[in-house]
Amino acid sequence: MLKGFVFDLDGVITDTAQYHYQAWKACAARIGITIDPTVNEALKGISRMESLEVILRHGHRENDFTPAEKEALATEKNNEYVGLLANMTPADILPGMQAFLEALKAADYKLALASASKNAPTILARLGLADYFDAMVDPATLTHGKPDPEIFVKGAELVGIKPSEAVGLEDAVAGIQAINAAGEFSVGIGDPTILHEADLNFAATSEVSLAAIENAFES
Ligand code: B16
Ligand code: MG
Repeated sequence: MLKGFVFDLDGVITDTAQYHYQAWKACAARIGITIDPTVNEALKGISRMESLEVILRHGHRENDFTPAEKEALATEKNNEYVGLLANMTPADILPGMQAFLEALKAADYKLALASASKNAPTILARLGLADYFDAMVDPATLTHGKPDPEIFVKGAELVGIKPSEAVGLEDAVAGIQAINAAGEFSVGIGDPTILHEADLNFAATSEVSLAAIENAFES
């Protein structure tokens, strides 16, 4: 029986990828690395330090910095990113998602957030959505990133439901793989040829339908 939903944040509820990109681009430029939208794609859903490693490898500078210098670079990027988040408002909720969250609450489903972002509580507050969620996984408590199932298993656990009673929503391939490995029903949002491992797919957030998810989950 379907009892709850475990949500990714970036790309599902709002588009923070543009701000991550802007902040990483400035940070990379300071160390002589140019990043383009293809590199940015590879940063979606992975942690801050993993993102930095991807950028350093892209610039062939993976051996040029000490752990302390890498921490400093990541902190600089995050300060810039947090500054950009200050401009976010409820207008930045992706199309259809507020109505979808309303429908879930009206039907009494449990809602958990499974975002890799340490800034997720700030973002939900800026969007005015914090009250919709019964629990948020703290990414600082995780041992493995997506595609490891840990974050989605924890999300279900925090709201007291079994993975088999949960739907996970994701826009990234690694996220869909994490949901599947957790034993939850996976809903992909985005290009179905890219997210072909999802149990059910919607091309965009505006297409997401609770009735369609309930039907597919039960069948
Ligand atoms: P932070 P999600 C992820 O969010 C982003 O997609 C990814 O680009 C970012 O590096 C990661 O959060 C960590 O974010 O630096 O704010 O801790 O898709 O898991 O909601
Ligand atoms: Mg995402």
